[in-house]
Amino acid sequence: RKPAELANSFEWDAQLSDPRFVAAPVTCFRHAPMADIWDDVMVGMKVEVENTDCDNVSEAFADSFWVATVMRLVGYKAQLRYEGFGSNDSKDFWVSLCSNQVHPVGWCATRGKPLIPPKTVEDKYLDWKDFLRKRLTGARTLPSNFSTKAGDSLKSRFECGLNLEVVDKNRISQVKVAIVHKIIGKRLNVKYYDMHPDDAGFWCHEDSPLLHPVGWAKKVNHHLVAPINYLERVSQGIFDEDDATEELFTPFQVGAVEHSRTGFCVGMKLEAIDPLNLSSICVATVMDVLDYGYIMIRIDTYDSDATGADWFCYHVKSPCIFPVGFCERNGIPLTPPKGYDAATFNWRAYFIQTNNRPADPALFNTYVPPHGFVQGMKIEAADLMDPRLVCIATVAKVAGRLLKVHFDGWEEEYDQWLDCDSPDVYPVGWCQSVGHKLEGPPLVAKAVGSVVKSPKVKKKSRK
Ligand code: MLZ
Repeated sequence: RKPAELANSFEWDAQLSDPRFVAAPVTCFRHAPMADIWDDVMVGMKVEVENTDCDNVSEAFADSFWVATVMRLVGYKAQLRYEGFGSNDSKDFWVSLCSNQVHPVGWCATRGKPLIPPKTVEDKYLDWKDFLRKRLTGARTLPSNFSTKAGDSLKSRFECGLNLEVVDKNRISQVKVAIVHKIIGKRLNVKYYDMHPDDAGFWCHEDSPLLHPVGWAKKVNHHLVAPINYLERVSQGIFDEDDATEELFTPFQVGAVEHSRTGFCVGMKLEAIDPLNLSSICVATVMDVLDYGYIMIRIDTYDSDATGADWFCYHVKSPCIFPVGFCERNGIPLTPPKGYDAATFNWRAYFIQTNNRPADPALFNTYVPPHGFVQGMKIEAADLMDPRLVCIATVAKVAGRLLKVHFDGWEEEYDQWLDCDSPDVYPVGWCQSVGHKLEGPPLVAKAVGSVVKSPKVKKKSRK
């Protein structure tokens, strides 16, 4: 029985068997469960799985198993065929390998579970034992510690009740103290300390650069909103046992760049993903230089806001900021500063007119890891404008390490530029494996001869 939160969760199953359906392989997602053991998973390997091809209920209750071969892999999903079916695909079925339903060959023997041939083929061979022995000789199977490793890789480093510092979804230039309220698939639902109890809080993956340990804002000199006793104890270096501390975070988030000069100065120009509209890469300005490699930038497209509410903190090694000219080199439209026209904007003329200067290209992270993402691959991705939603999506474009993620059925204005290592993209089958709801395409009302478009919204704030 599905819990209520999973009602209406999208099921990929209808599309999986289509040979044109291409999903990004699990090995593309370094942060995803089992990514590190996925090299051991391949088409042709044999596994033990429940035998559902039996006609009487008592047999099913006796939980009988049989050997099956992996015929195809699509994300976490494997298409299995029971041994004995040969080229007959009529009883092929899909199962998630990120689950406890699939076991290495030999598992049944060690657990005393019966291997029973499927009803459809039971009369095909007289000596099934001999048949299996021949089929299994030299065959590959899952490593014996597969399910332990799978289980471990699903566990979060965090736990409910921990305190941390999180970007304020209503004012992105500040971080606020928050408490972990709920965790699904390493996605944390956090509640800001001063929030109304009915507020749904904020969702983000535990590896997100929007999350920081207790004491981070003080350490890097970022604006923080917190209760007075928190500010006091943090300034005295006093930690609570419920504090999320630095070792829970990846080194990059803590700031691999030691307390030194980054080369970035206030006023320098760059190109950056707009944190409030991830479908656009914009002309941006360094507004402040913090410590440990963090900078505050402002997107030049925004209306002027003297309060600084729209500044946003990026690490200098973030893959979401780029040197001047990046968009042009990659054939990506650059959103010009307010008052300029995209068709005529030109960096060189702009520098001459405004007497600004670009940040030195050598200061940026230009490393492109061998990520494996290709245009057209299907994935599951968090909608970062409403990050409690994980939706079906397609890699629409790849530019170096950057992916343009398109949400299936939604207009392009919902697209998001994400890094290939973003913890907000997942393999097909991830939601089902971790128990997160998966959003399908928007419900479209069909009028005569036309399809009503997905709803348009003015996206200016995060939900
Ligand atoms: N209520 C939101 C949901 C949009 C979800 C889009 N996901 C790709 C809206 O209509 O803006």
